[in-house]
Amino acid sequence: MQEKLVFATNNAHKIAEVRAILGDRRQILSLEEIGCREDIPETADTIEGNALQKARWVSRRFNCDCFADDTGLEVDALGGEPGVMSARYACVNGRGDGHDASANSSLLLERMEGVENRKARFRTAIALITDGKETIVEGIVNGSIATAPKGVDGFGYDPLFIPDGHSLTFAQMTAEEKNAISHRRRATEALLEVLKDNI
Ligand code: ITT
Repeated sequence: MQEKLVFATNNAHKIAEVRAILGDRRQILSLEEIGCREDIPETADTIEGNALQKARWVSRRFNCDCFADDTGLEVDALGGEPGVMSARYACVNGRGDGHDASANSSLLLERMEGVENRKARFRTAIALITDGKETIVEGIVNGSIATAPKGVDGFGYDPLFIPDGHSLTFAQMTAEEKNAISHRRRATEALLEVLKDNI
């Protein structure tokens, strides 16, 4: 029988990506599926800290094995911003409320106007807690920031991110193409390495 593992997120895109990568090796449950409707605190100042904070919160509250991720888009010319603030970049800069992907992208484009060095990376940290043991893995995809949004697929900053070695943004790729090279793919593969003795 497959062992259950909670992915501490309600982001349906992320759940689908991770399920596609882990296949039927492990049954992945979302927060909704375990009946968790509370807002989990994400107050750390690094993506690793946030991932661990979420995983600890869920594993203690629901007494389950679980993992949580946090992702930041790190733009060199902006000193690594939006980074840990990626989800609420516009909001912390006084634009829009909460998590507004289109306001975030508009602000990023504005800050990158006329900037030549467009190098950036998506970095995902995953914190895993199994039998009380904590492990952190990461996945990175390097790329650059487009000068205008392109494509309709994906989510978040996908229309602005062109991975190195490609001419299309993540949002112009199929889910399979993005999943094959994404930061989350790489982090999930690292997670799989850690889990493989148990599956
Ligand atoms: P949780 O419910 O899991 O917290 P979230 O949407 O807040 O979901 P993250 O904290 O992991 O997601 O990521 C922070 C932000 O970074 C997210 O809101 C997106 O704007 C962006 N992001 C993360 N992964 C991305 C991806 O694969 N493509 C584009 N943008 C992404």
